[in-house]
Amino acid sequence: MKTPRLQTDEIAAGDYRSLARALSFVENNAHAAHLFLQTLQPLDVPVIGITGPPGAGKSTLVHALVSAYSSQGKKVAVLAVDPTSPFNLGALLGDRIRMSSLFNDPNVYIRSLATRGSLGGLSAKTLEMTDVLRASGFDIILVETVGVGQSEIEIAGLADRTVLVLVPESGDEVQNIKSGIMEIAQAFVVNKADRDGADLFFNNLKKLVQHGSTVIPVFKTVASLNQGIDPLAEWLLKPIDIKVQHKTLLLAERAWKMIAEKRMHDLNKPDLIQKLREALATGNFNLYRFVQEL
Ligand SMILES: Nc1nc2c(ncn2[C@@H]2O[C@H](COP(=O)(O)OP(=O)(O)O)[C@@H](O)[C@H]2O)c(=O)[nH]1
Ligand SMILES: [Mg+2]
Repeated sequence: MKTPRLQTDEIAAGDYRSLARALSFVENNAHAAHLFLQTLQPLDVPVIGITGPPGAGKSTLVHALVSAYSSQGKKVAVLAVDPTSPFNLGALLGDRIRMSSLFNDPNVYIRSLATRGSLGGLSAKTLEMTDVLRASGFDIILVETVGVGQSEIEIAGLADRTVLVLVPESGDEVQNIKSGIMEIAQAFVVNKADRDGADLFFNNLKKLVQHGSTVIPVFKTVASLNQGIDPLAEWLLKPIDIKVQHKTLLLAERAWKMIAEKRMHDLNKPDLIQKLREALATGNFNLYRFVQEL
């Protein structure tokens, strides 16, 4: 497959073909993709993780946010990592029809990844694909993932800001909030605020997340009716004050994984076992020497 080139002027004009090719290339070509990724000039664009339990309304919220941004003339990219996303063909017809207007909007680029990686919620190539989007001239990038434990931590490593979407019935999730998720999410959304118990939950959540001087914003939305969207949309675009220390640690984590992959790439277990067999057959086996010679 030929190494793609991002045609940024075409992307700016709403022609996403070169972008789609680049994303597919990165998704499918583990090895050559690295050379391509090295050519990218990442721009300073906010990447927002939208996570939360299945059915909380993440896709609906993304749809509402994207519509809001587009109507302000902003360019938005969406990466939906969710097999049940209405951005995917497998989704409920009604939801899919509601989403379909976005597919013809030149301000909007939507890419869905139906597959999940070994890491849990995130597809293996989500990070790299986000980096391609970062270099493509969008004003904001939204990444939707199903929040199932590990993926919330992964999305926090990928996004500049992570928003946890909950619903008035999210009692159990609130237990998780107490035990660590607060460090991952920079904002909470109580969606489906048209339901019973929404105000009570909203107020409890607000109390819960206000610890000393750190105040984590809590938003209340009815995504399906486009209610409460503007304050959230505005907040997401506010300049991000990420601690340099934190950013460095996240990048170090990524660099570490990439270096480990690179160094290990010509090693595989079956080969190793075969070599071990041969070494053992010589009768003079020493594990330390074996590893050293490898
Ligand atoms: N009542 C109500 N339903 C909503 C709201 N937001 C989304 N929904 C519905 O909840 C269902 C799940 O929404 P979806 O966006 O697919 O959830 P996701 O799995 O978190 O992405 C859909 O049928 C939506 O129409 C809301 O604010 N109020
Ligand atoms: Mg969804």
